[in-house]
Amino acid sequence: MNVTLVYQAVNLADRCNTPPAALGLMSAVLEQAGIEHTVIDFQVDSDPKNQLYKRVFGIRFLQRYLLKYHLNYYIPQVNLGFARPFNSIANLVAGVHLNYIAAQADRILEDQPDVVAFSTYVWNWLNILLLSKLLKKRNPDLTILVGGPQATFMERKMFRHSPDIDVMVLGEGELVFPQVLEALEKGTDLGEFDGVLWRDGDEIRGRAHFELIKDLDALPFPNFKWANLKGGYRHADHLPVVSSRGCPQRCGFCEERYQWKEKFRFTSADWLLAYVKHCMEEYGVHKFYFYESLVNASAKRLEKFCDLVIAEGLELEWEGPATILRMSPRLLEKMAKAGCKSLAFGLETGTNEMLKKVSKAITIEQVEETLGWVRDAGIDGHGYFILGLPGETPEHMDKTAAFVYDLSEKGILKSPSFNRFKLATRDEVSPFMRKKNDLGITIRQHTPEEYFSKLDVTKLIEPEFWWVTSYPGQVLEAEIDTATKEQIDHKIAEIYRNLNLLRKGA
Ligand code: B12
Ligand code: SF4
Repeated sequence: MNVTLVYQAVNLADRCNTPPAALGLMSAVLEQAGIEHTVIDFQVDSDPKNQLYKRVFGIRFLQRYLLKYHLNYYIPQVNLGFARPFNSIANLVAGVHLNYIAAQADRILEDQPDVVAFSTYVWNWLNILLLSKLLKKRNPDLTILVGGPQATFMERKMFRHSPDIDVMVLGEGELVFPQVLEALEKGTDLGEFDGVLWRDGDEIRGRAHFELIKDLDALPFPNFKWANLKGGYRHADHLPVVSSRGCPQRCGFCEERYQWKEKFRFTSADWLLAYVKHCMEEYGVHKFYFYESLVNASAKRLEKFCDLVIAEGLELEWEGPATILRMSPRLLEKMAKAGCKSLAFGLETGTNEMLKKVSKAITIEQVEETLGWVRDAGIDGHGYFILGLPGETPEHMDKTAAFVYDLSEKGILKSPSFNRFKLATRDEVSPFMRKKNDLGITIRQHTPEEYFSKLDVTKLIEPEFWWVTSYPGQVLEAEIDTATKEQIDHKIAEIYRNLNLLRKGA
């Protein structure tokens, strides 16, 4: 059986920091089970000759979409006097996008797979639907399987509106993915697996309930032999580390931990050390990016890892997300010695009142003190902020801005970044979504479920749906009743402008 694992990048500019951790993990468990497979990460076009670019912008583009769709669609409008330049540009962009998806289909089918398995996230789901449609059109016998957070969060509701998806694996793929592939090959019943849904005619069968991995140390190291590390990831020559799953914190607005059933698990420090050494030997890589909720969710484990790295004299460089809780000057010094270069903190907002309102168990005083220790240890401290949290007023936002300017002027906060509050999951999963009316949150867009129930996927390749395919994300805009969207966007732009001025003045 030929299996192709795919990370579907949204467009040619979609680049993340490192090769996707999930593909590395899925590839490793397939290798362990002796299942032959290929891996395609469309973020960097795993093909070294960069065929994807040529396919998208080369002569095939002209043949396929400019002529077939774009001109066919556009010229009658010109003739009828409806020509609108914006229409033309939008169609052209969408045409390029569709051609990109078609080029991905060409690339996947080159390997003549029997099963194509996608890693799904909120941002690439729509494109995966479209790509699956093209793949199925060209090979109706193909089995399309999906896993990943978007499948896990949306399960049946999404499956129902995704006619070209055959099988969904929910939760941690390591547990059942190889066995599901074997069952597909033998044609045996998928009903014995937890967290596996499949299409049976018009019916969706299977159990959405899934278990969690009990011992993360027992997992094989992710396999990155397929990855083109020189291919243009944002962090060149870095590999991802996944050494914990879930988060012990309980920030009110955060949906991340639900993917891991609110349980926090981590590998031992010995496993972590063995993994980085393996990457150094196998791939010649000594730079790492932690793809997990918090590197210091277990400070004890982190400290032990640092001690081991220092004792072995390993020359590492690493970075990742962290909480300002559980930090101390002693730990930070050890982290710096063990190669930590930068930490990204979810600081969220600049008043204790708002921090309390969103159950973020930190204070602005702790933020300032810890960022000072981080700087003193020689580590770059970055901060993520959210504007437009429920109950937040323009006055709160002004205070957040003032707090950020102050930290920046003191040189303890590097490149703070700001986002408007958004949600990505469905009502049952997210307490914020469930309580949205009480919290003064309005979702003006369709929820993903409503959106998908209205979407006729069979029409996705028709020009009238081009706007859909060129709009990648389905993260929900959550509007609050204490500040308008415009006020929030305006404030974010103003903060960036002022930070720029501060930097120039420095
Ligand atoms: C690193 C990270 C990022 C990075 C890199 C993202 C990337 N392209 O990989 C950055 C900072 C760029 C980022 C940004 C965003 N992120 Co982010 N991010 C993460 C984080 C912390 C780690 C991802 C990871 O690699 N985890 C480790 C791997 C092993 O887990 P995994 O990918 O889920 O894979 C497991 C299972 O899902 C499953 N699986 C996965 N793929 C497959 C495939 C098959 C075939 C099978 C069988 C199983 C399977 O098995 C895997 C192993 O058990 C997660 C949270 C988390 N702790 O996981 C959020 C997370 C993925 N991000 C999320 C979101 C919402 C975003 C943003 C949209 C936030 C925003 N509002 O801007 C942006 C959008 C990015 C974009 N491309 O447009 C959500 C996604 C929710 C969803 N429904 O898809 C998550 C889950 C956090 C959350 N809030 O719940 N993110
Ligand atoms: S610390 Fe980060 S990942 Fe953990 S609950 Fe809070 S926001 Fe979510």
